[in-house]
Amino acid sequence: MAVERTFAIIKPDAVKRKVAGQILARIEESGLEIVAMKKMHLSQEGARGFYAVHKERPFFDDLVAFMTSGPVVALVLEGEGAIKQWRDLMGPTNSNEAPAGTLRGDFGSDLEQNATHGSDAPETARLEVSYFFNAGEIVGVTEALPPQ
Ligand code: 3AN
Repeated sequence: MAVERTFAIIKPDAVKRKVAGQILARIEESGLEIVAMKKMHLSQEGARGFYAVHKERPFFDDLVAFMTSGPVVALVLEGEGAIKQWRDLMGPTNSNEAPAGTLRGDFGSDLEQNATHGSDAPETARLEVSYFFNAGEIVGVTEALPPQ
């Protein structure tokens, strides 16, 4: 399996509940490498741009309000099959349906406040990484992957 990078967010609900450290520990235990990380407060414009694909959906305004309600931790993760590995670690979107042992099952509350985000495909991973990070902010561990 190829080495990939993916983009992840520890969402405002998890940061507020002070479980960001536990989530970071789970990432490190999984073997995924954290190659970039920053704590930040998303602006309205930043959140609307990031979730632009959902802008026609009825939950869009609520999602933007939630994502701007407090600080988040933005991450780039690297590893073999990182995109799927991170999504498996998160579990299904709805925390009410996510099994124990997954991040959304253990740390999220519902469909909106689900603790974490992860890119769903290589193209979205590239877009999302570059939306949040400059090439110089990524400390890649795999020579095969040049800075974004
Ligand atoms: P995922 O983050 O698992 O890829 P998406 O891309 O379908 O899920 O949705 C993006 C985010 O929008 C989700 N993480 C969730 O917080 C929110 N969301 C998705 N569907 C709904 C919904 N029906 N009601 C409220 N929020 C939703």
